Amino acid sequence: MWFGKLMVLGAVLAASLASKKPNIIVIVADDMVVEKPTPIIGVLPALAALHAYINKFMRALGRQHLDRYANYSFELVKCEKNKLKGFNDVGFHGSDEIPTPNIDALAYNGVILNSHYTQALCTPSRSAFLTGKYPIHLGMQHLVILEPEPWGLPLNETLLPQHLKRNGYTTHAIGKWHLGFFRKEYTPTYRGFDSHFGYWQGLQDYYQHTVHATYTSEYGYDMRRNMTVDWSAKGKYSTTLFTEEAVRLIREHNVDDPMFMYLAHLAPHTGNSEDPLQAPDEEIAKFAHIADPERRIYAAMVSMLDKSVGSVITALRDKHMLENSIILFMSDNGAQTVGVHANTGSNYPFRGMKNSPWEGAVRGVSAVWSPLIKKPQRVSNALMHISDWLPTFYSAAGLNKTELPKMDGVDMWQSISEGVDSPRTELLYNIDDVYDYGALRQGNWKYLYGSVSKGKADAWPRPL
Ligand SMILES: *[C@@H]1O[C@H](CO)[C@@H](O)[C@H](O)[C@H]1NC(C)=O
Ligand SMILES: *[C@@H]1O[C@H](CO)[C@@H](O)[C@H](O)[C@H]1NC(C)=O
Ligand SMILES: *[C@@H]1O[C@H](CO)[C@@H](O)[C@H](O)[C@H]1NC(C)=O
Ligand SMILES: *[C@H]1O[C@H](CO)[C@@H](O)[C@H](O)[C@@H]1NC(C)=O
Repeated sequence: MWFGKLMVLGAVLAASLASKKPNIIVIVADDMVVEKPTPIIGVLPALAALHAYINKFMRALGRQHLDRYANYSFELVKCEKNKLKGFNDVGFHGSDEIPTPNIDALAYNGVILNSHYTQALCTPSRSAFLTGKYPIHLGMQHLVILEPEPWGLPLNETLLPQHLKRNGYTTHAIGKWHLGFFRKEYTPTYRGFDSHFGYWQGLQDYYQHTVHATYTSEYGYDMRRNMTVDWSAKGKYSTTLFTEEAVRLIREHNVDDPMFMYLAHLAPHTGNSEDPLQAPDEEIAKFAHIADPERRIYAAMVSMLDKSVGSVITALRDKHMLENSIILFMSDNGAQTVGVHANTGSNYPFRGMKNSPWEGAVRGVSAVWSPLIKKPQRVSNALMHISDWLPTFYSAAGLNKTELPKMDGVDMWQSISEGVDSPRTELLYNIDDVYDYGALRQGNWKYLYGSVSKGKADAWPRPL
């Protein structure tokens, strides 16, 4: 009798030991807008479609007017205390125009990270995420890697997938890289990823997978499986391709090993400038109720992104991986309101846009879901930086943190899981020695100096 019971216990124990390290699934949206479109003249109102949903998202995130009174380019700013609405006011559900049920469900059932900071641009943000360090400690603090430029994330840095691989993880990268490609050693499969399907540059055409090389008139095809150019991808929609790859990898995964998946979408970043907004016709048709044709396309882009989140979660569930997974959804930076790659989004009520030290550039959409979270269905105001994920995942997975090198990121797991105060009291936004600007937050105070692009990114575009 007792023997039988023990057998059962043993089986349970063995099963739980085998699946001890959680799967870590990271879904990155590119330039995900967080507010209404700007009324600035000459800018397409394409993102207006998002505003109903985003307004609610903003309210859910409790985003406050952190820079509201910071209209000097050099001054001390008092950060307002966050005044969060009750959880029942959270409006992830029910956008008037673009339903995003999957992202909603993830955020609603997980922890919404209301004070989650990224860097102001793709390359620096992704550098910080994968190394656990501020870009100023990596030489990645100024701008992004443009197509003809021979630089990348320094090779002597150990990246998150390398750390996880050492701990038995199977590691996959899908989608955008943007951390260097001028020598093969800088590309994903040389940096800790077992596989990569996606592109090495900052953006591409959603169907042709070509990118215009800055400073030239050239276009290049940029879609690869590991080191091989994948011509079969031509003509297929990027978001669909990346989703199919994620689902396939999950289906084929050997569940004896934990999985790390870095799914870095193109959406809703613009494509090349001559055709910035692109989505499948049948998806656009679903938004016939939106009058503006540009808004309709944008709605379809966001909808495809949402469906991708749903497909990934379903695949994890079908493979019984969901019960031991951590899923992070975040944007790499704020919206680009005007200028190059403008997707017309306004980050209001935050000031500024992508590529600036203002809150609008760096305080992004982020939510994390996992059955390992002890107190889920919460909005967290804990101060957090994108570099914190590396030690945070380490902690969540029960890995040995003393094997990590010195880094800027701090372990936020207890704060995320149990709601204790953030161990962070300060945050370096950036020090850009070329533009000569910098910003630092200490408690509720923010210090800024200098300006980006002679003030072009310092505007305070208001919603319509
Ligand atoms: C800053 O903005 C506030 C509110 O719009 C305004 O009252 C104030 O005069 C501005 N200060 C400067 C220096 O422009
Ligand atoms: C990598 O090399 C650079 C330049 O020599 C150095 O500053 C940096 O500290 C090194 N990083 C690591 C992790 O060793
Ligand atoms: C953790 O890693 C450190 C440094 O590599 C090592 O000295 C220590 O023995 C490890 N601890 C455990 C419990 O494995
Ligand atoms: C990348 O691609 C295949 C499958 O698509 C993997 O199984 C390989 O191991 C490969 N990785 C490398 C580093 O070549």
